[in-house]
Amino acid sequence: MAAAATTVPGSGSTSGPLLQSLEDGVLTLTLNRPAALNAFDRAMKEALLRALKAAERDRDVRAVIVTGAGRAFCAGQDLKERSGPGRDPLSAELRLRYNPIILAMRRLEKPIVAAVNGVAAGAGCSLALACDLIVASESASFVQAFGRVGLVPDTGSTWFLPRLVGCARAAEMMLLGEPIDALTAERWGLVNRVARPDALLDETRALAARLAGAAPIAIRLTKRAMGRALESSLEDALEFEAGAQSVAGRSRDHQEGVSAFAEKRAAHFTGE
Ligand code: T3D
Repeated sequence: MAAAATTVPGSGSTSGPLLQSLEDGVLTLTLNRPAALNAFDRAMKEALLRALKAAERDRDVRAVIVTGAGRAFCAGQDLKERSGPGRDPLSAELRLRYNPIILAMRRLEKPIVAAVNGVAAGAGCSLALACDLIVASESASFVQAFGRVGLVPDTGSTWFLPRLVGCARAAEMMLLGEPIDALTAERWGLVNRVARPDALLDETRALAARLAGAAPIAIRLTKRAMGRALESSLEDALEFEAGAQSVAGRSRDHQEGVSAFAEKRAAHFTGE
């Protein structure tokens, strides 16, 4: 793919609460409220949801990175905005704004990699957990901060955490609210890789570039199959795999992969 740095239409791309850049099939979304540790205000939530929907439609986007500007990944809900006038009740805020983001991420048929550059707290921790892969800076930490402000874990944390780290560790994180450092997170299987702070973005981009170069139909069906398998019987999972394989097996990309193997060259996948 030719190198191309472009901005994605539909939202403030080079300024505002969410920065966007598209390069070599990798869309980087940067939460951009560093003075508030990238806490979610309404504008940032809306911009993120719009960007995810646009990424789904845009064939040039083959993988997505989510990261934060400054020293934090995301400190969860902006608690100062929450105490302001005219806010929706908490349940409405979740149903109208947070939950659609998490569902859009899980339903996105392209891989999403979190580059967790610092603290990921509350809904910011949930946001990282909703990504397909997580690369954490050595300076990152994961905090289920909800209980500290008298709230219940939300934005998917109760679903993701026990699946990722098991019930005992999930309970510890959610009930005690202590920060988990990057190396512990790696040991627990919460993150895929840990990188030096100055290498985080390069390592994440390299990983995302590999995903962007993979066969899009296979990636899409793999994401779907994994999502379903978490909630289905073995019989159902086997059946879904068989159906998905039938679709992938008819793709040009499958032919290309087999030809590339035989010809001892790199495959060039187009998503057909
Ligand atoms: O709508 C709903 O409410 C429902 C959804 C809820 C989901 C949630 O996410 S609830 C949980 C909300 N998040 C938190 O409770 C985390 C609050 N923040 C912290 O505990 C700490 O800031 C951190 C552990 C994340 C980092 O600590 P530290 O010492 O590195 O930084 P700091 O000094 O506390 O914060 C730096 C600045 O960021 C500071 O601003 P200032 O004083 O310099 O002007 C601080 O107020 C601001 N900040 C940090 N987190 C938030 C925030 N501002 C608004 N909202 C925040 N969540």
